[in-house]
Formats: sequence, structure tokens, C-alpha cells
Amino acid sequence: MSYDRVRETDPAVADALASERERQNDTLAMIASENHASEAVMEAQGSELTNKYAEGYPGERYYAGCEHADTVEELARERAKELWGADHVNVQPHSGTQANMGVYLAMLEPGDKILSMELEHGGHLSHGHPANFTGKTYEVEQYGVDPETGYIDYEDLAATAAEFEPDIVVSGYSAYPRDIDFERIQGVADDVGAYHLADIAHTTGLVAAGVHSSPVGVADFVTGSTHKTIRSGRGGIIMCEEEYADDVDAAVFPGAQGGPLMHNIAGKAVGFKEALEPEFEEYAQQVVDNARALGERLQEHGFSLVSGGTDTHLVLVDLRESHPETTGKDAETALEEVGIVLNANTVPGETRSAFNPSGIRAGTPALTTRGFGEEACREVADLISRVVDDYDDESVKAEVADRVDELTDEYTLYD
Ligand code: DSN
Repeated sequence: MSYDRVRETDPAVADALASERERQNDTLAMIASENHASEAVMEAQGSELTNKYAEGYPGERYYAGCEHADTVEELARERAKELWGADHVNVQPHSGTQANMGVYLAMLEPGDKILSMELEHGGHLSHGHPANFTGKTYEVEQYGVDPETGYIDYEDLAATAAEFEPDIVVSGYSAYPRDIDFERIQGVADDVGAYHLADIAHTTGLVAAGVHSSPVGVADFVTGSTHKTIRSGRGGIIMCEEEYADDVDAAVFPGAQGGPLMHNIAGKAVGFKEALEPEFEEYAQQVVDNARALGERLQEHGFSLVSGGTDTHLVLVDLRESHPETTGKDAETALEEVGIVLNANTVPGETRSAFNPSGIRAGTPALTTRGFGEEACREVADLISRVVDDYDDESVKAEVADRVDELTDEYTLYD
């Protein structure tokens, strides 16, 4: 995109947009929740549908002139059903958090009980954090991973559920590198008469491609965001069985949202079409293979991975053993200086703070989109190791930055 018309109106924003494109082209995006959408998805998101109000659902809108909005939303819904095998889909949530809000609003009353994973063990703000509306509206109890293994402690989860008697059990995580036994968590929820919400925000693409276990048809509700591993337009999605469809739809609109972001729904439809192509399965498998290669090479360099590895698109590095004096922020800052963009992250048993935690989280969805394979990801692990080992050494950082430049030139992204 040229941004010529933005430039005529607003050079300051045009400069920022062009600079952001350069930033994405010239750096390695390893924030596990990020990806690079196709030009087709971005074009759809920038379409005239940004102008259209379409409160309601296809065929039942509150405004005139919605025929093309209906076409787009129907396509997004039908493609989502095919991708994930869902009975009912709502593609209107503005984000993953708003998708979760839709389910809570549909099924819970204020004061009801949520059982979810602790944030520092890989959970999410919208699963009941005190700073989030969920923590303020509902009673929350949390479970975690086994501190020794880094895997979900399913027995502890069952025991906590029996004692707490939640109304809803939340699974699906933001920094958990392992596959999830959704059947077992559904069993826990069934035993205590609770609903089960599986939030697959991070793994939507892996689940759609069959390279991660699917909660669809297992959990009562499945939510996700649509711009992470599934690489479509930005926003959220809810999937459920037909029996909950009316409640969920009413909770999203008019319960939690007004007019849907139809331009984003167009981006979702286009991205879902791309994900239905056979190449997407190869992409998703490569994301996981790349994360494994990255993690194994980091381990060869002495880094400690939470759970000892990964089954997904991300690795969670606990720096405390290998680099006890280095915080996650130290590593994040130094790596950003060389063009490797990832995030500091809490780790199970965190001994620092959420703002300056002891770990880093690194994901491979965006690198894989620009063509990285396992050998290139092993090299990225080498580069990360060099920088974290000597993050004050300017000559090391300069050498690594040069190599990042070469890699971004070799694996091109946007024109
Ligand atoms: N911000 C996302 C992440 O990085 O995991 C979750 O919403």
C-alpha cells in the first residue's frame, strides 16, 4: 500500500504508517500473538465497509442497506464453521476479550464463579484478573501448572473445581506451550455442573489445521481471536452448539457491542478463505516445527524452557537458571535493539514482577509467514542467545543486527 491519499491529507499519520510497514519488514516479529496478514486481508479491512452500520445479524438488521454486509458476514460465518467444524459461529466480537465477554454475559450473572488459569502461569486478563472487568464482576478462583513439570496440573484443577464449585471453567491460554486435554477439562466441568469455555485465541490457526487438539464439539463454548495463528482480519470469534446460539448472539449484540466492525469481518472472511486452502495446513505444521527447532536450539545454548519444550507456536523461556541477573525486560530491550521483537513474560513461580518478569515468550507464526523454516529458526535461537548472553556488548549487538538485516532482506514481507 502506498498511503498516497493518507499522505495528501495527513502526512504525520502517513509517515507513521509507512514507518510501521518498514518496521515489520525489517524486524523479526516473534511476539507469539502476532502475525502478518496478507495484503488481501488488509485491503478488505480498509474497505468501504468501515462506513456501514449493520446492527443485528445477516437477514435481521436494524438498518437499511445491509445486503453486502450480510454477504460478507455470511461468508465469514460459513467459512469459520468449515474451518473449525462448529455448529454456530458469531464473528462480530471486536476482540478475543469481547468474545469472552459475550460468553460470560450469555451464561453468567454478576457474582457467579469463574475457575481459570493464573495469569503468571499463562492465563489471560479476561479470564478473571482483578484489573479486568471479569475480576470485578465475578468471583474468581485460579489453577496453575505443576511447578516441577510446567504442564497443567489436571488433578489440582479437578480438586480446586470440586471445592470452589465454579459456574464456568476456562481453559486455553496465552503463554502455555503444550497441547491441552480439553476432554479432561470438560470432564472436570461436567463433574461440578459448570460450563467450559475454551479460549483458543493463540491457537485458532493450529486448531483449524489439525496440528493442535480441538475443543470444538468438546467444550460448551470456544472463543478466539482471528488475527493470531489463523492470520485473518483483526477481531474475535465465538463458537458454540446451536442450543446456546441465541443467548450468545444476544450477548454480543445488543448485550456487549453496538454496530459490528464490518470491515474487520470482511478481513476475517478473506483470511478464513486463505486458511481453507491446503497450504494453510503446511503453514501451521511449519509454525510448530519452527517453534520446536527454536526451543531445542535455545536449550542447547543453556536456556531453560517452561515445560521443557513446546507442542505449539511458542516457547516460554525462564531466564532465572541460565541468566539469574538478567530480567525479561533486559532481554526484550536488547533484542529489540537488534531487530528481534518479542516480549518479556511472567513464568510459573514468578519471583519478579509482571512489568519486569523473569521470562521471555517467543513465537514463530510471523516468522513462518515470511518463509522461515527450521534451520533459519535455529539460527534465530543462536542470535537470541548471543544477545542475551552479552546484552551490554555493543559490538555483539551490532553484529547480530547486521545478520537480522540480512535475514529480513532474504525473507521479504510487504512491498
Ligand atoms: N495480547 C495477547 C497476547 O500477547 O497474548 C493476548 O490478548
